[in-house]
Amino acid sequence: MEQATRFQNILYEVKPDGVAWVTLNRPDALNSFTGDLLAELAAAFHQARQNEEVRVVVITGAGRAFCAGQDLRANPDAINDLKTWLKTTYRPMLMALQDLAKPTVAMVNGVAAGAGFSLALACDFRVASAKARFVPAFGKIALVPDSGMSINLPRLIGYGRALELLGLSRDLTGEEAFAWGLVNRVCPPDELVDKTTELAGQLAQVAPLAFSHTKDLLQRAPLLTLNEALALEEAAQGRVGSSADFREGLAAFEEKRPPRFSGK
Ligand code: T3D
Repeated sequence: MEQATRFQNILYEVKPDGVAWVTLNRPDALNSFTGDLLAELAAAFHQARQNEEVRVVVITGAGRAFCAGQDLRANPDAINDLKTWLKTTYRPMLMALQDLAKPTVAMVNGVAAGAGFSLALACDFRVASAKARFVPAFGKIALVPDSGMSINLPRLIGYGRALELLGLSRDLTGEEAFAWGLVNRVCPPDELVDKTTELAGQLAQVAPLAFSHTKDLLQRAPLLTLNEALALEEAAQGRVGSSADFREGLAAFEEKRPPRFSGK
């Protein structure tokens, strides 16, 4: 069943295939973040989490940009106390995205700058238009990376390349981002929606519980010893091993048919 929910600064729509499309919708301001937009994103992620019909969330931007990061004109108060601003606006949005526990895809249609770049990095997958541009932006205005960029960028491309991008405020095109392993797919602009829909459709078929545990294991792993990683794998396997989806996976194998996973 197709659903649409009304927000002021984003579009939120759940398609019949179980994919929720979240579109940042301030195209005249290159979809830059305001407090209201960040609060609406957090609300949309909570909604997607609670709706069992939603299997995958795609995030994109209206118009020519994905997101230009913080709106540097909209809220002068924020600039006086960045620590509180980040903690009370960006962090709730990013934690709501993390807590979704469903596959997330950034469809990067154009420029992704500053915290807009961070938002793309915070998603599980990135599909980029060849015309997309990844702009660290922070260094150019003498700030440090925020909104999770300091952890998510080196996770994807390694410390050396991350420091090169951030230290030199170097931009990457969509093609370069693909070559650097920062995005999962790159394509001509007119194929972007189809490529993203194809990936989201595949993700909508995976076993939800196994996916969220797999993501959790991969995120924790770099900080662990082998023994600790083995213990976490055992605990997660113990949980997914008693799920209905695991029984369905085994039955589908025996019956030589595609599985139908329910998330239970
Ligand atoms: O509150 C805090 O500050 C803490 C939070 C920090 C998180 C952050 O995200 S910090 C980083 C903030 N973002 C930036 O510094 C990016 C600034 N913008 C740019 O570097 C470039 O505009 C872009 C690379 C995004 C796009 O370049 P381009 O050449 O495609 O477009 P443009 O001509 O530069 O911009 C078009 C218009 O959008 C222009 O306005 P105008 O001249 O037509 O009236 C430009 O000023 C405006 N614009 C672009 N980015 C922002 C913006 N207006 C407000 N805030 C923006 N972030």
